[in-house]
Amino acid sequence: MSNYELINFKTLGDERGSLIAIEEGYNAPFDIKRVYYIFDTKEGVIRGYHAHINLKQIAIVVKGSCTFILDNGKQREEITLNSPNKGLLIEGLIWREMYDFSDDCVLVVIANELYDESDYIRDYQSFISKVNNAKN
Ligand code: T46
Repeated sequence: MSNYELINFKTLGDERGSLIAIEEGYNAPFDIKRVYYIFDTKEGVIRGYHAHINLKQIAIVVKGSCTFILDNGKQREEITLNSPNKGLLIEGLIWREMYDFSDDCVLVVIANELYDESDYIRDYQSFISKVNNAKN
C-alpha cells in the first residue's frame, strides 16, 4: 500500500544511553512545523477516524506501543509501533485509526503544517469519494 513507510532512525548512543535526532531534510522528508504528542490514552480507546488532505506526518512511539490502521480506500493494513527508532511516515490520502495503546504509550507526531481543521476528512464516505475523485 502506498502513502506510508517506516523510517529507521539511527540511534546515537554511548555509555550514558541513547539519543535519536530528527532533522528536516535528513531523516524527516519535509519542513517541520508542528510537534504534538498523545499520552495517557484510556483502555479500549480508538483515536483518529480521519484522513488528511495535504498533511505529512511522522508518528513515533517513544514509549510503549500502539497500533495504526492505515486505509487507502482500497486496502487496510495494520502496523504496530513499539520502538523509538521507528517512524511511521504518512502522506497523501490515508484514513487512520489508532488503537491498542499500552498504558505507558507516548505517541509523538511531527507534522509539516500547523493545525488546520479544514485539512481533516472526518467522514469515511467523504474520504472514499475524495479517493475516487483523485483517481479520475
Ligand atoms: C492524526 C493523528 C495521528 C489541536 O488543537 N491541535 C493539534 O495540533 C492537534 C493534533 C489536535 N488539536 C485538537 C483538535 C481536537 O479538539 O485536539 C483535539 C484532539 O484531536 P484529534 O481528535 O484530531 O486527535 P486524534 O488522536 O484523533 O488525531 C491526531 C491528529 O489530530 C491527527 O492529525 O493524524 O493524531
